[in-house]
Amino acid sequence: MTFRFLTAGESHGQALTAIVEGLPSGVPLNIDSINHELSLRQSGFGRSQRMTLEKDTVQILSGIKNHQTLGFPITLLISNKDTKNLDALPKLTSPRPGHADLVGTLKFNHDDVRNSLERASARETAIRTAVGALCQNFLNEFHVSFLARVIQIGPLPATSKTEKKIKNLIQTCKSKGETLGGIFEICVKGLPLGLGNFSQWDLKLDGRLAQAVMSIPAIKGVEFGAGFQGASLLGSKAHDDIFYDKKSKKNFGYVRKTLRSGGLEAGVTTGQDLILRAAMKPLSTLTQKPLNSINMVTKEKTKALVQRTDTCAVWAASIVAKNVVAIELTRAFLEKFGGDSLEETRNNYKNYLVP
Ligand code: EPS
Repeated sequence: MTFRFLTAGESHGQALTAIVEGLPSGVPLNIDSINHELSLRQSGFGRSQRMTLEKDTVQILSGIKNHQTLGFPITLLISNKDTKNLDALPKLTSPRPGHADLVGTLKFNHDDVRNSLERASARETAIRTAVGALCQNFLNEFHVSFLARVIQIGPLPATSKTEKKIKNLIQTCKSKGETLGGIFEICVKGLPLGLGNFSQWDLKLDGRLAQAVMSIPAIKGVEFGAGFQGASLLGSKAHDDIFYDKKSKKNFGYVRKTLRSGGLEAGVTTGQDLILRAAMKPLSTLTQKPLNSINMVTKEKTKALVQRTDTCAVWAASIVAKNVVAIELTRAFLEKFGGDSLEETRNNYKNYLVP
């Protein structure tokens, strides 16, 4: 069965939900680990007040028995505490640049900017994080593990030495109603060689991972391995020479001593660590000096509407990215190994690794 999922829900609606289909039966689920990812997504210095209003926890409404998947569709639900009666709220007419406000209102022929704002809100990433955490439970069975780290906030590299500087910068921006972007990195360890497929363009895993990460609000760039820096290297310094060690059981004995590819060649995993980096733009809701906009009713110049917003959400975005990467890797893993039960998947995996 094809692995797939859909999400539904608005930022201030009753709940966010997802239906996940195609995970094999018998996958042990640790709900605490899903809730842990949800709380990580809500943490980080510079988040909005919404994070203190919500304590996201997931409910699993179907597809699970005795803490194991049944192989049937799994329904996940995260209730919103900060709900609003959207029918009763005054209409919003001054779209914020950089958000879904203008394009969404025109595209769907709405008369209220709030409609698009509600669905396009980064709040949706809570349920995607839950789906990804579920997928991490599956991939952990095959010793695949995930790391996320922030490497830059605004212009400052993120190291233990710059932590205080970064906090001060975020604080200063917050007091001025400004926002900050940054760069984060996802590292995945334990992947087998051969996930993804170059036989068709849309099966290439680098493209699919980039799409998954680009779909997180405010992400403007994704790179693998040497990435953009690789463009300035010579060919002799931009790749990973191939060696062979007959004693090595990993990757059929083929060995690499460098990781410039980021763990993917031709859209297929090499069996090395996967390294993905993404750039996040500063959020465009500026609380004290909103950007220029147009009133969509009168067409007169105005300032963009102001909504509660984060000063800096780069850490949160890195947690979301880690989890959407887990979703896409689960899809690729099941394309390769299949299986209606975890046992069947495991047998296929073992047979492939030990031909
Ligand atoms: C977010 C939820 C949102 C925002 C933020 C992140 O909730 P609310 O709109 O109620 O404040 O705090 O989203 C955005 C700033 C955005 O533009 O999407 C969350 O749960 O991460």
